[in-house]
Amino acid sequence: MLVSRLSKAHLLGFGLPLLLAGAACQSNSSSSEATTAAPADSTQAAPAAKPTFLSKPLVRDIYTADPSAHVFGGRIYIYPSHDIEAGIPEDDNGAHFAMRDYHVLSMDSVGGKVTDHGVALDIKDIPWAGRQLWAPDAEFKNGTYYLYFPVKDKQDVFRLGVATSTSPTGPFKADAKPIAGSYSIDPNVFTDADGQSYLYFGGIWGGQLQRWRSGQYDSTVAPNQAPQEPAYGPRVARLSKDMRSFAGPVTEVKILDENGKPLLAGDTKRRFFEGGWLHKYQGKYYYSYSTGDTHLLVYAVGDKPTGPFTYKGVIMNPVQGWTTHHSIIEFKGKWYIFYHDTELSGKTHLRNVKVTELKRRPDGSIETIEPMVAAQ
Ligand code: FUB
Repeated sequence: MLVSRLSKAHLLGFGLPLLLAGAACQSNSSSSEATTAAPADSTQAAPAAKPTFLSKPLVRDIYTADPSAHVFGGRIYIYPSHDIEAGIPEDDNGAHFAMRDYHVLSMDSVGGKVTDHGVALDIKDIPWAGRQLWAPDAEFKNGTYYLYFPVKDKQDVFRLGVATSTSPTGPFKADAKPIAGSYSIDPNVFTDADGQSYLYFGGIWGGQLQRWRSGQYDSTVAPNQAPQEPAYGPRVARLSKDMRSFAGPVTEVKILDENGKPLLAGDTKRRFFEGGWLHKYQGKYYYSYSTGDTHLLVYAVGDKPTGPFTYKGVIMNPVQGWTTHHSIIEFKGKWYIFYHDTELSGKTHLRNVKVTELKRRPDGSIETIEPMVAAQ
């Protein structure tokens, strides 16, 4: 999560300068051509195209973010955060992201009608919760839908909870306590072909992952590491058969560079920040995540669900808004990325979820998506 200094800069239009610079180059080249003797009927140089959004918000009546999409029973279900204006001043730990409930969205096709199924879980019904319901995820197993969520407990420490329902849209009933041994934010559940489910989680800075560097919670650990240290990795644990507890130890996911060395903390355009997501493609495991203060969605590939993963590239360039968070699914033979930006509000804590197609090259590598495009 963010620090306020950076989020303010971002509100002023981070993400746009590169596009505007590109447009300026086109404009320069056109004007230099115009100095040569052009025929009177030649086409005038077009004015610089203004960047616009690649795709549209999926819903407009509420603010939504951090979309975790899944296909259950042939329908797409999206489990987003529900952003609200809570009137809480911005701080370095993201206190203004003070969400209090979840809504589930669904649609039968990409581009089709999106249904908002209303409140699926309210913070007041989570016995151990203090504040800030952040990015959730969901899974279906044993005839039950499981909703995984991060929220600060009454001591202001982020923990992960689980809630269950017989319907993908809830209502969900939260377990009485957080998942034992869980911490930090942004849970993501992945179930492999052998039926084993894994829970990935973690986020630095306001997501508190750095406070667990010794294995015990320590609120005095600084958000930033020394640049030459291996960057903090996300965490993963196998889930028990009942999906409500860890079946093994929590381990750190290793993300390596092209030489097999761990990514360093100073490598801010590649190192893990928050919002991890695991998907499988042609037998390989793709772990993707946000780089936080450099605002990229990037990915790394490995041979096992628990890693190590080798960094491969950028999935999406910066969106409008400080945070960037995504999920990836296959639906009817195509791959899609769900993400968010701040098109509707222009405010970094009031976001809207979107979807666009994810394209791969023949070798399985992912083409970089530009979320802002030049208007026609
Ligand atoms: O929505 C709150 C937080 O913002 C999420 O947990 C992060 O991934 C970031 O998107």
